[in-house]
Amino acid sequence: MNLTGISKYMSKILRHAPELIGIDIEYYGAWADTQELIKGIVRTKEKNFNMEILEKIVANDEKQRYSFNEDKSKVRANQGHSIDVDMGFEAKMPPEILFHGTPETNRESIDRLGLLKQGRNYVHLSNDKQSARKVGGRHGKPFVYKVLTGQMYRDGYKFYCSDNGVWLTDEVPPQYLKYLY
Ligand code: HQG
Repeated sequence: MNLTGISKYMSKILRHAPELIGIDIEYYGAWADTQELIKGIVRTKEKNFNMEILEKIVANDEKQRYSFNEDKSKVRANQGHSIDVDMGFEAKMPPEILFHGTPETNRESIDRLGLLKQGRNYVHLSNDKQSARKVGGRHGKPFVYKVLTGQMYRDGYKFYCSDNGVWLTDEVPPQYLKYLY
């Protein structure tokens, strides 16, 4: 069984398109019913999928993309949503510098407009250059910006940190972006 393929499918369902398997995502917390998710994946993707495999995916995911609630009756993606949910994130002071990786082809537009959330609920920022490079390399040659998050924070912008350590904000105006490479 291709666990990466299932994990990608799960991300799509839990962040963007629960209707793919006809389930609801709760507005507060973005939780899905664990059994409904399993049944939906069994029906539409992998007939041998079960709780044991789901637990393995949640526990071993390299970016800790998912979490269960206490009794594992619910499961969610920790960040990355485009559907309208309230994760209950509290505003936090970010590190002085964060990073954002993007395909080279977006540079001109980003230099002009800054970072915008596009399809998702937040702009996503990485803790280090290497992770940002990886994110930027998903769809082409990567380019990495240094983001002056400390300055943004002092200027009143709000930041949130997901359970798996991804920093989120609503926008990054161009004056807070520096070229890295
Ligand atoms: C770009 C992955 C033109 C932005 C990663 C990005 C992340 C602009 C793309 C998470 C722009 C949106 C999110 C502007 C932003 N003009 N392009 N003004 N402003 N963009 O996928 O940050 O592996 O929604 O640079 O690790 O790439 O899925 O965002 O290239 O945490 O768990 O518009 O996805 O996590 O793309 O990635 P995305 P992202 P997972």
